Amino acid sequence: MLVGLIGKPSVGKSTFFKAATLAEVEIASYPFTTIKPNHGIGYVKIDCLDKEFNTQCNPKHGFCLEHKRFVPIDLMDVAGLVEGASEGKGLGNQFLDDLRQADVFIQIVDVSGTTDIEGRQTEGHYPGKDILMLENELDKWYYNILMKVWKTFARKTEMEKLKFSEAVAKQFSGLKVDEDQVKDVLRKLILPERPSTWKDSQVMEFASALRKKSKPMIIAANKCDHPDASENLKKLGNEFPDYLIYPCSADSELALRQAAKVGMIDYVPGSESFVIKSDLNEKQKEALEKIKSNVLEVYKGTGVQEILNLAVFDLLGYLAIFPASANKLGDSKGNILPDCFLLPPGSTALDFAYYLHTDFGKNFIKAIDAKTKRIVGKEYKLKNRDGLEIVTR
Ligand SMILES: Nc1nc2c(ncn2[C@@H]2O[C@H](COP(=O)(O)OP(=O)(O)OP(=O)(O)O)[C@@H](O)[C@H]2O)c(=O)[nH]1
Ligand SMILES: [Mg+2]
Repeated sequence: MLVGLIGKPSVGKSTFFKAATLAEVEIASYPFTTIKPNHGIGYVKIDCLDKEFNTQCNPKHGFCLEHKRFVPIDLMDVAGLVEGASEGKGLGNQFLDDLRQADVFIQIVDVSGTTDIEGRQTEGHYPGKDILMLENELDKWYYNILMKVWKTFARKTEMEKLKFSEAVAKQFSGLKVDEDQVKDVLRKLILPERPSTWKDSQVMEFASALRKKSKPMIIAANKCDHPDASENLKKLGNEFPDYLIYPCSADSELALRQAAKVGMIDYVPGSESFVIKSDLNEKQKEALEKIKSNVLEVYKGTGVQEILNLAVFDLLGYLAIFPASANKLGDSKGNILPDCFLLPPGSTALDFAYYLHTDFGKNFIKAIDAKTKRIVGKEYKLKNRDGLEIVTR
């Protein structure tokens, strides 16, 4: 599963990426600082299962702080997108290509209004315009992919709807669009039976709906530490009532994570507070104080962790599952709850067995819920934070 960070230039995509991954990437106040995509490991945060069992886990991947388990996810930060990108403007097509493999988008917007539509420094810019611009470019990207083959397959698929969905899914297979998603979109839109008779605007409507379905999006209203942020946030809420918009300050999260890394403070990413551990100079104290009063106390956190969680668990519906049994939480080396895996929504106990190992799937007899000690069968639908033991032949 891959989470893509997108947005116009200079909104703080790389800052968000760095705060989430602590990878060394370039950050600067001029547009197109990032050219090649950055890939890194970020984390979603869940209540660890170790608390229920009164123990402390030793994760093989990720980490656990105060019984909050941080489970790795793939993150990608790309170049800024400007109007005309779908026709190759700015870093255009190459950049869109980088986004194909993403399962979900976090659109970073600059809610301070201090960057114009192309990412240059300004004042009083309304970020709602950026959202519309970006969505329009993404829709055109999908539309262009569709138009490449439209004539042939609208004719060929004069076509029962079924064949049409298959053909569309095939054309978009590089963008992780599947046939069920196409069918779902067709069911919800009121479009003429025969695609060959669709007007241009109807093809666009279809492309846009397919884009929204296959790349769901959360809006990270970044730079919320700025004094103009709250006014813009209010406006965005009114103009985009159906959108998932969450305030954040990537810059503050980055400062806190870096301070924690060098031992200055104790800070569990995503929490509302931190504890100062070492002697700080006046400047450091002041910077931390500002983060506390302008961000943490106002927004109940920096928002970065919350946004990653919303993308993975709320938008994508993924489930965090621990391999575990009630009497034995450890592996052969004595590590407690070493693994936690993220599985797609709707996964069953059998899917989990196959995920662990093909042999576990093939020889599946039953699974045991580590929390309740109840036996569950193949068809059992996994719940978030389940601990499950797979019993095989
Ligand atoms: N006040 C404030 N400034 C921020 C925040 N996040 C990022 N910035 C600043 O915004 C500017 C742009 O940050 P980047 O992370 O380089 O932005 P980007 O979106 O990756 O830019 P491109 O790679 O050029 O598209 C830098 O000067 C950052 O320090 C924030 O939360 N608050
Ligand atoms: Mg960047």
